Amino acid sequence: MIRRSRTDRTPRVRPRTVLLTLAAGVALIAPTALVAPAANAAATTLGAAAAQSGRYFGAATSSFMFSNTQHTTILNREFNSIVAENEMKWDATEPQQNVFNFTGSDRLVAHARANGMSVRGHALVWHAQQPGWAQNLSGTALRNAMINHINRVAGHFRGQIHSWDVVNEAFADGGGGGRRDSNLQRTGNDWIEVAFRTARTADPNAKLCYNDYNTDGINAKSTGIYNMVRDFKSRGVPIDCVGFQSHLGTGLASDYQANLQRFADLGVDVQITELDVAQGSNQASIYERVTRACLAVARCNGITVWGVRDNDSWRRGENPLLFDANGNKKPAYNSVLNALNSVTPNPTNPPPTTTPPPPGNAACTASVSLNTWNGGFVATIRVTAGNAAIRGWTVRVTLPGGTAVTGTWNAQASGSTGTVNFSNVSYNGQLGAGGSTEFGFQGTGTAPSTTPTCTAT
Ligand code: G2I
Repeated sequence: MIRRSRTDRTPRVRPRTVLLTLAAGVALIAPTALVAPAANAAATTLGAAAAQSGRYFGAATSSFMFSNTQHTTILNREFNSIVAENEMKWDATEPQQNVFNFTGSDRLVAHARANGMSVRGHALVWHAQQPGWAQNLSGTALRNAMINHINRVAGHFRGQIHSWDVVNEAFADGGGGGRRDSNLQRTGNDWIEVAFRTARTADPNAKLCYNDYNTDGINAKSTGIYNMVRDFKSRGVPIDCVGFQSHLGTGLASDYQANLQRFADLGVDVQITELDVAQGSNQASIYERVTRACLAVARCNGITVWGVRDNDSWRRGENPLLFDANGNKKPAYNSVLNALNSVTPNPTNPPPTTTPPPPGNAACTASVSLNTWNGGFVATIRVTAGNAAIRGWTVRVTLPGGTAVTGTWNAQASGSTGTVNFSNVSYNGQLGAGGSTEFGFQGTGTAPSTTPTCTAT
């Protein structure tokens, strides 16, 4: 990242007095808000403040929270990145082997796109939150299931994920610095690199991260991971970033920043991926130190907090987030915002604030074969992808007056009369270039005579 020196920065639009007025206007003021005002214009939201240095500021959320107005108002106002707290995990996306469910995760990605946010993907493979069927697998069967899972999930979201947590929490706690025992680890020590190579092919544009906790300083566990990343870089295993979850208590290791930097020096980006800090007298200052550490490491892309309001948190009793249960900004919020505002804006390096639409050359065609009888018919429709892979499809069929759909298989119908859109279901939306699939519907009345149109998604 190119940083301009303090002497050549653009004059700021808002003078410091305005910043102080703004800071005083919020209910709770961190001491740091007054003693260390931003040197530059005050951006008024976390996302905008982080964007000044080309970084994102994100939050974990869930699609079922979008109906909670307070949660979603804060989410949309403050954050320019989101991550699924649970909905992209293996148990959520592949509840039965080779049967995929993207209901919640698709809603999350659509929300990001509609609101100009980027998306972190969490997590392709992890020893925890595996569906029961995967927990019961081992050896080659599990290895193949893992590869299929990565291909299908990363493939489904191809082009729409800023960074994927490809492998989560594979290292053991304690002093050894080695791998954690798990069914995945027992398939062979190379499972992590196989996961990364598979993810690179499935989504060549996503940054591929290794993500873990208790790595908040230079310790045996973080050094074990450091050695793996160094090995991967030396052998060309595709790894782009390391996520530091940063579930923190009431203290912060003095070498937190130095640890980020040593990873960055290996040639990977670093990201703070699940930040939350136990509430205590120093919550605001720990949040501030973590933020400043990221800002001080050029390859630190951004920060994600693990929830929006204290009552959204998995650590609810510890009130570890930036907004209280009433949606009010806490002192920690102000300390983070002011830290973000203290950097020199770099407008030449904007953050990845949008989730791109699906790949542009996606296209499909549909052809119909009919079996008709007096008063009814069965239509079988073949959907064929064009010369690029597609992630999903919708076939639009115009029915004659008086005709009604009475049953549909292998597709979801938008209605039963007039113009009906048939969309793929979870298992048949993805087609390789030139690939095809069939769905069908039964109707009463006269069979359709016009050619259906197919739109790839
Ligand atoms: O444990 C904290 C985080 C550590 N790093 C990886 C993260 O993925 C993890 O997040 C937590 C979520 O915050 C929890 O919400 O991961 C837990 C386990 O996946 C999540 O808890 C689970 C509950 O254990 C399940 O009983 C529940 O069905 O959330 C699920 C969905 O609400």
